[in-house]
Amino acid sequence: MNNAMLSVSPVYAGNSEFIEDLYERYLTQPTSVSEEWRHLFSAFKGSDSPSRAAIADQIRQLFDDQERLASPGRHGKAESQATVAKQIAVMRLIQAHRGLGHFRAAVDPIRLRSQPIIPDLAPSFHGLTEADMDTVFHTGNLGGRSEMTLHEIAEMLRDTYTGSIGSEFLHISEVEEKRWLQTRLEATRTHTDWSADQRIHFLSRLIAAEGLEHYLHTAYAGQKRFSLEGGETTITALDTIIGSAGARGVEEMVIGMAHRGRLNVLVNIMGKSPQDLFAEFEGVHDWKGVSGDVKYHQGYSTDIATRGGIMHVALGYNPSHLEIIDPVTEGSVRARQEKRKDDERRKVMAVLLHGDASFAGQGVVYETLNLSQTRGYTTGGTIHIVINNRIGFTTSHPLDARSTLYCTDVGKVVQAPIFHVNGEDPEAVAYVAELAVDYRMTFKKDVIIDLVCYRRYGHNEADEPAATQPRMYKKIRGHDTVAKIYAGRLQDEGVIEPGQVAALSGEYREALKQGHLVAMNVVCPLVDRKPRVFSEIRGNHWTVAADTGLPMADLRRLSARLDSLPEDFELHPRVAKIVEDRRMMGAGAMPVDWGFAEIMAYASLVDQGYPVRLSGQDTGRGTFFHRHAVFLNQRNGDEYIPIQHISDKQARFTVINSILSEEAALGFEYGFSAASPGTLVIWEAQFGDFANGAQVVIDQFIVSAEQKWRLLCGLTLMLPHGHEGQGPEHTSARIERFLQMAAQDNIQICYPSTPAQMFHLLRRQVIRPYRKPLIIFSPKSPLRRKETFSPLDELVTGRFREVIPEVDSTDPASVERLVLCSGKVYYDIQEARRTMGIAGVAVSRIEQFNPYPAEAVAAELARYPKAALVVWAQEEPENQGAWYFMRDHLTGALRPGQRLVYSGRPNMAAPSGGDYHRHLVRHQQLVEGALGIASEMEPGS
Ligand SMILES: Cc1ncc(C[n+]2csc(CCOP(=O)(O)OP(=O)(O)O)c2C)c(N)n1
Repeated sequence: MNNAMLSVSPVYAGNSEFIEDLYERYLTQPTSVSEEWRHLFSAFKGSDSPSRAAIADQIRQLFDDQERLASPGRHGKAESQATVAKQIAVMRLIQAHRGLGHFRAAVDPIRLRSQPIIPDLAPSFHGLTEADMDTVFHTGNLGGRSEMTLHEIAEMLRDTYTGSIGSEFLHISEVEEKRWLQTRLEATRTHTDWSADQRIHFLSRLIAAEGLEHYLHTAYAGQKRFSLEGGETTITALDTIIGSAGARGVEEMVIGMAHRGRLNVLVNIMGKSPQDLFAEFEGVHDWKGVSGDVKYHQGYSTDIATRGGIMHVALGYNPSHLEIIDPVTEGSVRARQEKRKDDERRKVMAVLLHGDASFAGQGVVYETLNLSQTRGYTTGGTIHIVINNRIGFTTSHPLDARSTLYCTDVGKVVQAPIFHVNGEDPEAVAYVAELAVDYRMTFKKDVIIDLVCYRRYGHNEADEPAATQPRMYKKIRGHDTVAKIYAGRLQDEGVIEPGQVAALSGEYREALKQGHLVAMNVVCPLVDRKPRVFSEIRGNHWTVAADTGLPMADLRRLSARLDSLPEDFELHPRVAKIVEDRRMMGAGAMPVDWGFAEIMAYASLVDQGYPVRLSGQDTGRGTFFHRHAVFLNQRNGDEYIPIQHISDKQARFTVINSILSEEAALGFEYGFSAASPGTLVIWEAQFGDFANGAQVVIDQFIVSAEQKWRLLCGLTLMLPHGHEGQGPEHTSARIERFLQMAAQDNIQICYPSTPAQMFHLLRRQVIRPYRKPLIIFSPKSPLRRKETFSPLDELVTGRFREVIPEVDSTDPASVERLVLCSGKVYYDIQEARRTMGIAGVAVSRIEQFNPYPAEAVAAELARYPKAALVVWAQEEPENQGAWYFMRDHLTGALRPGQRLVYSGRPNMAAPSGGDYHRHLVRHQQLVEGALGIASEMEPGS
């Protein structure tokens, strides 16, 4: 078969291999095949199936059927090539609808913009005429039927792809998924025959959604509530998703959502007491000792009865920062899945609600999607609902709002199917909601519902939207509500009686007024639902005791366990040397380094039953080649994680190399940690400098969640920090910022200076009955600096010390100068003092800044009665580091006549300069300045 320029002929077309070969040629060089074949292949290329064999098979089947259709007895004679061309045209028409139908779907309730003309959807575009309408064609299994008249085909395509639902799924490369969706959509024509009861239920939920907003509108006129009106079918979607997921065995759901419609979801879905909501409108709160948050940020948890059993549903507390709740929700779901041992991810599910502007605009959406299929972060698929009111605050013009066609286009990066649905058609909304649940449960992947609707009022209720959107609001003002339109439809179809709507509305309003439960199927309603986790440790003070030492026998046992490798496992020689050193450390033959201390902290915790989850970029090995929590077999690349093989009874140890994200990665760990108080959850920044990419998570959750929402969390951040002449972006984890955010005992901020300190600090974080986020400024160059290493004994007998006094035997009475410092600069100052033989100077380390260890620092000051000078020494510039924080605390603690001075770099805009030589000079100056032997520093550096 050398000549590829063959005509389309049933003789050849019956041969799959031939077609496959031809298709291959067509893909490499389209002109190498005949016009007819090109025409045929172009109907399949890039749209339906990536598999050559599958395409060939489809074409072969098409010809087989064609032959059969054309066989004597059916039409009386074999068909001509023209008939074949018609058949091809029909296939192209079908494909065009699958790929482009969504452009023509009637999804916009207010018909804001005219729909584009898509010529490909017209039979005539493909050369089909009125005369073909009654001809029977092969359909390649359209809606379960392999043959239909063109008339039937056109009708089915119109119903399926251009009705109230516009489906995008041809971007999915997995053939099975695509087929599944196609079959489901076409077999049902995107329509469910809902029962009368079900339809009345839809109506009643719409009346509830509208009723709540109306009630609040009148009772609390002008107060912000971020009304759902225009998008009331959000309630239909959520209600259906909960019911449907419950029926499919989901036992727990976490919902993340922003301001829009949140009060409605709280009351009409979650079963929050209307009385409580009204009290919040009236300014009555039960915040008791915390500063609190506005009503449309409040979370809630509830139990809802479904066909499959009771489902626990949690609505996460969220800040104003749009979309940041996404990764937090995912983390919470993952933690709950692990708690339930739901490794199949069938029992706990995430649902995220978004605004159209924020879904398209916020980068964290992309980052979260990018986490969704990675092994350390997957939650087995999330259902996304975009409440697409086509406006973000005042911005709605497509040329301003985004660069993509749809606000949901970001979903295509994970090949999520996307269903654009008319938000005014509750039955279509419920259809896609059920479909989304089924897709999620079948393929464990994300799916997106684009609920196209409008916003009846301004961004909030005090806002005037017509000032910026005159056209849009003219249409909206004259537009009936969703409930009214649907009620009319049900009345016309005889499903409800005239007057029934008024009765339903009246009942709802009365129930609200009485403060009764208005959500459906809520179990044990109106119970005061305070956060249940942490109840036994809430209120503990940071000084509560914790025994973090590890008996020597356990140390030896664990060390030996971690050293043993599977058979045929060949370590890289450099890693083998580290393992050998660790063996010696475990035997007490070498001082303990940072890598050993950290690994031992994790191993001992999981051995004692505390799960550990450690994540960050390149965290398995460790950015600085010090951790090696994951070993790789040099022979075949297999992974082995020794801490996962300690004993049968051990707790879970997870170590993850994260995607290159800070914001979503940290948000995820926050969510995980908040939902799993018994787990030591650590997020490590590659360098502390990069943590500010996740600043929103730090500001809006880590430091403030307890005060806003009474949520405790024991998340640990490891932020490599230190001035090492590596340039301004590899220097500073911004100690000053964390210290400025420290208040009301919200976070712990520590800067351990030895491996033993790190060991106890990590263990303390989960063993101590106290949960506060922990910020650790972690080492870089000290990882290999021998004088920082600890004796093995310190892991046995010690505990974390907030302040480490002078270690050299200095007579306290001879000390005139007390140097206080933190981190690695301590070793430089100590070394200089020793080398230069400077007397009368003591050097003490502050290892915990916050909560500020006032007593221990006071004891340190009191130890040196003759010290006229107290020096705060730091590597950081004066406007950075801990100086201002320490100055504020130390000033009040000084004795009369005692002076406090500073030795460090002068004020700088960047954390450090870019020149290594200057770095060394500066460093020497500040060390000598601390010891009182330096000349004055020049300003600027
Ligand atoms: C990260 C962030 N940037 C800006 C804002 C201010 N803001 C509040 S709502 C809003 C518009 C949101 O539009 P959209 O996501 O479409 O939701 P809608 O309010 O229309 O439901 C903006 C810009 C914010 N809350 N968060």
